[in-house]
Amino acid sequence: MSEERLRIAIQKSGRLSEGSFDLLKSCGLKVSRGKDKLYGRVRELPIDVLLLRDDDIPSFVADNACDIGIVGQNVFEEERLAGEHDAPAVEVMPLGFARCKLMLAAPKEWSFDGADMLEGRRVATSYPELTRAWLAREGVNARAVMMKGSVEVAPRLKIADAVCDIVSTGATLDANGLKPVAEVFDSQALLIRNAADFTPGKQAVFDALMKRINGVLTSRDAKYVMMNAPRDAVAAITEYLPGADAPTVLELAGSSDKVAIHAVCRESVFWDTLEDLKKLGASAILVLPIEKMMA
Ligand code: PRT
Ligand code: ZN
Repeated sequence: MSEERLRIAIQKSGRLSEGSFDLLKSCGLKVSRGKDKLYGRVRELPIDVLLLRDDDIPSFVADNACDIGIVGQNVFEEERLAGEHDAPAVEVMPLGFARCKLMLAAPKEWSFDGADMLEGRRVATSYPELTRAWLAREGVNARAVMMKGSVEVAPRLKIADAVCDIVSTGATLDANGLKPVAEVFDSQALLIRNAADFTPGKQAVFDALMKRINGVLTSRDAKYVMMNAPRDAVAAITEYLPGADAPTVLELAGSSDKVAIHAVCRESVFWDTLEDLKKLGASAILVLPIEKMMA
């Protein structure tokens, strides 16, 4: 039945799009869509994809035009604080991409020594609710001036004294003579859903998708690590393996004092980790990617 297809809203084009499509692809789902189409279809599971502007996604999900969606936590939280929906969309889980921070930024020449400096001033932002909430938490009386875009030029145009804007590398602030001075909100892509119960058919599709997404997220940074090591260094090495459960220890043919250690590391394995392992006596260290994982 067509109404049993799960509808997911993702950003049509922008900083969330690539990560959202990649996630679906990693889940084994191919979205077929024509150029510029607002609608895509998945064949592997009964899922339809709506391609929207990111700002519209929380409302579409709240209004049940879509069942689930992927949006920045910054946009989701701003909408939630604005409180325009009786039954707003609800959070399912963070997805680990499109990471950025909403930062308060001030002209470089300010010697900023705390939020008090903003007393009575104007802060330009596209996120007035998040900004006001932060100002209130800091006990500062300042005005949040709404700007839809080009927030970073506001101080130069004397529209505002400071800005509260999304920062990822900081290059935009820097190019506009601004410096980040306080973190207002930490954000990443978020999976959201309609607050009401799904029909049993939709729930089954949702559960299948969740299982795949969880599998992708847990294996994303995970690596299979193998090495040879002195038998008496196994305990010390185990402590150095990031996010590893009990490793497998195997006999090495023709060697009584050395063993092979195999482990699944659930956190990133950096070069520094390998150096540490070598110092503990490990040799022939191999780090292999893990494609899929299911508990
Ligand atoms: O057209 P549509 O409305 O769908 O897209 P949009 O232009 O409103 O949003 P888009 O695609 O720019 O961002 C979508 C989401 O990506 C945001 O809501 C954030 O959750 C997340 N994200 C991650 C970012 C950034 N990184 C980011 N760097 N959103 C915006 N920026 C902008 C920021 O506003 C500033 O202008 O990039 C500039 C700063 O970047 P740096 O690297 O110079 O610091
Ligand atoms: Zn937008």
